[in-house]
Amino acid sequence: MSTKKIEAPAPSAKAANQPEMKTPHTNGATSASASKVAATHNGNGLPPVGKNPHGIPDWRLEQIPFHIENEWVDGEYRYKIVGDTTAPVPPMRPSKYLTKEQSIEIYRYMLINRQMEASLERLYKQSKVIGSLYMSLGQEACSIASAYALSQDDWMAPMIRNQGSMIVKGYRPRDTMMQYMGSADSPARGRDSGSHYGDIKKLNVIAPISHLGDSISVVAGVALGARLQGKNIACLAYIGDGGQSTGPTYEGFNFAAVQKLGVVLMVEHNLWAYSTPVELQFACKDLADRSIGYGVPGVIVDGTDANQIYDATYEAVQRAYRGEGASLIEAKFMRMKGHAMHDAASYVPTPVKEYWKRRDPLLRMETYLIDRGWLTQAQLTAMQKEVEAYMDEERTVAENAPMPDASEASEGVYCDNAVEIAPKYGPVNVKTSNEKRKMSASSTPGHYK
Ligand SMILES: Cc1ncc(C[n+]2csc(CCOP(=O)(O)OP(=O)(O)O)c2C)c(N)n1
Ligand SMILES: [Mg+2]
Repeated sequence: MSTKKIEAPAPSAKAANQPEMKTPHTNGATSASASKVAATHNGNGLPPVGKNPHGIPDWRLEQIPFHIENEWVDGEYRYKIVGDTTAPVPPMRPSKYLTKEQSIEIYRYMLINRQMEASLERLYKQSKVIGSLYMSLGQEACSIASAYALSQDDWMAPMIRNQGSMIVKGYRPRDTMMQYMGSADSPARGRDSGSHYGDIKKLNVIAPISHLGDSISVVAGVALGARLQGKNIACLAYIGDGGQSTGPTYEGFNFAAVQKLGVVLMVEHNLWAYSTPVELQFACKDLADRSIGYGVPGVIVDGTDANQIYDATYEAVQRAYRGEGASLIEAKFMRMKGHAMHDAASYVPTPVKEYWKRRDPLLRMETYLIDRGWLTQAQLTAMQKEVEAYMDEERTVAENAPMPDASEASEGVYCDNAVEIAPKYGPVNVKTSNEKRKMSASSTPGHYK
């Protein structure tokens, strides 16, 4: 396998070296370059941003021209397509903020995400993975470009499919691989398998919580804690189309909305929750409509377009820094594999799979980079090879990692209640109008401000 690095245009110097590969999120674009891109954006001949029937901005360049209904045929329950699945793929919307170098870096992260999961699938088939394996095929643009809009001090609450987001935040592919293999060197040191790992000390990642929606109130609490320490941070929480229906999603995000906490809720509308299509999950069409009820800005984006994902997250993150509160982004795309490796997703009608296959986020990004003259086909191929070689190295490390020693296997599994959480951003500073007022008075929501 070639280890040759592409020469130009290369990803940022950091990019070759995980985990410090991300260009710090300040969005890199100088005001001059940003306005240049914005000008191109406005004059690019693409339709302006539309609005859905409830006034929610819809940045997509196409509406999904079909939906799924259910029917019984000869005693069998099945899904049928209503509408047309043959529409051509639209172009990507140019980003208002991303520079050429950042766009290339995002593409490289997307490649890492995809190749890491291809490696994981092989490890699974070799029976080296303990338990199940969750894949994000088709969702890489959403994970990568949203996480890329965060800065180091920001937090993230990923779900099982956001393994790519965790790479952007600083994990290495070997961490994810070792975690799935239960190795002693994995983030959970072999105490937990699968995608349940996080790092509240350095990387600011909340381990995915199985109970769908519960992570949202955790990051709302993190944002509140940071505010009490004098800092407005952004906390990106992901939730699926299935998970967003839960009570904890509502409770957590409502709290963030009321308290104007910088929680950015990325609703990953990937058309399925397990084997249930969205048509059987909720009665509205656009989940971004929920933002009206929460009282926060909402936006609909094409989840296979990394530029739309980045721009929407970037704007929500900037809002968070300004102390203006929470935002909701609905990304529409399709989960291209089953719920987990045990699920072949045979319930998905083939034309639907084909429709979304043509909208592969990596293919779309490749076309975009080539059309802009930012990468040549030869440079793309070289980068793909370079990432393959990198992934081989990561997999070799992961495969050679030891299993935990049985004598200490349960060490650190249970909390001893002696956990101290040190303030991260500064001393806690709660201002009250009357220091002497009684407990009941000081517990009004006003003291959060
Ligand atoms: C409260 C709760 N209910 C049910 C489950 C079981 N469960 C785990 S994943 C999943 C489907 C989630 O679908 P969605 O939120 O759309 O995410 P996706 O898998 O499509 O990424 C379900 C029902 C759970 N973990 N938590
Ligand atoms: Mg789903």
